[in-house]
Amino acid sequence: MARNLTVAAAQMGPVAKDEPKAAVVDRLVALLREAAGRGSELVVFPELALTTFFPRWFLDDDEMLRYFETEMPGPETKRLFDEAKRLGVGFSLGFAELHTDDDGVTHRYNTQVLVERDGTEVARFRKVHIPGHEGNEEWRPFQHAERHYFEPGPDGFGVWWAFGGLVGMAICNDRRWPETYRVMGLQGVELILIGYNTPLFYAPDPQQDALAGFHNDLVMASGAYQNGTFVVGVAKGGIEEGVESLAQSAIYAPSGQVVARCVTTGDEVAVATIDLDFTRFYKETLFDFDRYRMPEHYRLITERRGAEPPAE
Ligand code: CDT
Repeated sequence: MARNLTVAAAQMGPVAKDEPKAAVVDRLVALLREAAGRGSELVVFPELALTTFFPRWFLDDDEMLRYFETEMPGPETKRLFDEAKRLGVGFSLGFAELHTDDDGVTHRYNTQVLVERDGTEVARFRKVHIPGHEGNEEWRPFQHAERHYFEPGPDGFGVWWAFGGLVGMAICNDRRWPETYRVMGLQGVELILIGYNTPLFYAPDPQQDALAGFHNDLVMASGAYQNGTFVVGVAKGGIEEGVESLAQSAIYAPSGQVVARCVTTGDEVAVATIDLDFTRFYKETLFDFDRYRMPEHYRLITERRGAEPPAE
């Protein structure tokens, strides 16, 4: 029996520093409508989709706060939520989140929200691997000061029942780390949604620049294959405030093959109908974790080695 789901990678071109949030939401709504018109039930937007990629500057607390959302949906983003519900389309959206916890402590996270077709929030994922640097490194032509702005998400990688399958999320640099996929893989993930902003110039080692597209495909295709899951990777690409970023948004099958891909560096929708049951060809054969990884067996070995920290 097939569990078909039509998904869209809603790639964005640059967002200018002074572009009003309302104009960005107009673009998101246009992408959402186009994806819905092409039969999409789930639309995936990029990391930090509502603003320019502000970590390229080193800003003080007052300047940075305008890039953060204190509520989601908020006054400007409610229009996107309303339109998605009206169209019966779910979506995933990356944004900078200012979160006040139950103890009144404020946290800054790089966050992606997942919203079902009826408008209910399924989950929030907060980026785990925060790349770049903490201080202002003036030798760089532009900053990548994510570590100045965001603390790592405390909840790790989860999966949620939504859209007829088990769905997980990751954000940009998370996609380069094998455990991102494996932690979700061991929870049975069938569809991983990933937004990214990847500058084509990497100051610490520019010889990697020419390989940006190759590495992007390498990690998402192998993450999909080695865990028997679909992966949707969605860029904010093009030249934004003088910095060129990778586009090449794509949808990967559990075979590691690309089933749909954006061809421009601007606002563009790539759509694919995927069968979530196709994951079973991999999860129940080569990558049958229960059979071949034997989680219980490994737990017993670990305990026998005394690898657990001794009780106080
Ligand atoms: N946004 C993000 O995580 N970008 C990083 C850039 C490289 S680290 C400076 C990435 O892994 O694509």
